Amino acid sequence: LYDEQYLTIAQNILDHGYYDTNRTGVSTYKLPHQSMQFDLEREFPILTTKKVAFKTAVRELLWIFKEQSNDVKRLQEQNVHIWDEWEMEDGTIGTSYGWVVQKFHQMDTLLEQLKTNPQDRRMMLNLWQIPYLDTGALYPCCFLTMWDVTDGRLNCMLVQRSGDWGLGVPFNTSQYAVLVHLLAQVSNLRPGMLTHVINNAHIYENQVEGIRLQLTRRAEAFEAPALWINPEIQDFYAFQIQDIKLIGYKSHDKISMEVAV
Ligand code: UFP
Repeated sequence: LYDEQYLTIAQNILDHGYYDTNRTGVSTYKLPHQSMQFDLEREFPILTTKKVAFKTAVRELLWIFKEQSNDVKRLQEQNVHIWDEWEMEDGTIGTSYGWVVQKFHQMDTLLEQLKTNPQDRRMMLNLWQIPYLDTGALYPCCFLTMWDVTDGRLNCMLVQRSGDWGLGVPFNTSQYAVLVHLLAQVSNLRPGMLTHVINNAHIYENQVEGIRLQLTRRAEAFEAPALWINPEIQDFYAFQIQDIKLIGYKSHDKISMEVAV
């Protein structure tokens, strides 16, 4: 279960994490090289020991990879405010995320590779484009996915350079799990393994209390929900928010945590 893997690492960070400063001014407890792995045919990874804003996560995912947009208004129109703090003067996040997906036709290329040459070993989405880092609002955190097709299953390795264990990571795992399901469906594949690797896994000191509360719920995790995707959609760019739903998502209450900017 996602809760088990996630909370084991959370406990480890609290017990053994190294305390240090960082760019944001809010210090963290941190551990290097943490990873989690899920078989997406057996489980949809989303926390149940606290409520995760699934719809918001999917809206951001579609904004980056389907719309390939950097326009913060497009999210705000859908009542998504996770990028408000990083909005630049022109109302965008500059050359980050969706912008570099679009710039290098990364999604079109991946879709074509999956369709015509699934044994290609060069299938990836790489948001870490050095000339465009400084003109973006934030250096991408989840910056790399590598894709593999084995035995009719689509596998994905997600690499995250920096992971906010309380707020960012639960969101990111569920988002990319959705992406694997979407790409599998339009490529006539089954979803396979999702491996999520986090280089710097950290808990901000002002989130410790929230994480400790969540840890008290560890033995009361619920069963994972199922992901429903509208089976009629065969074109990645046709997916809309109402085509992607969780069935039976039962969770404990939301835990509020502050975001470090
Ligand atoms: N962060 C995530 N996931 C994301 C995202 C940001 O965990 O998808 F956009 C966190 C990681 C870190 C902060 O705590 O935001 C980014 O700061 P830095 O660039 O200094 O790593």
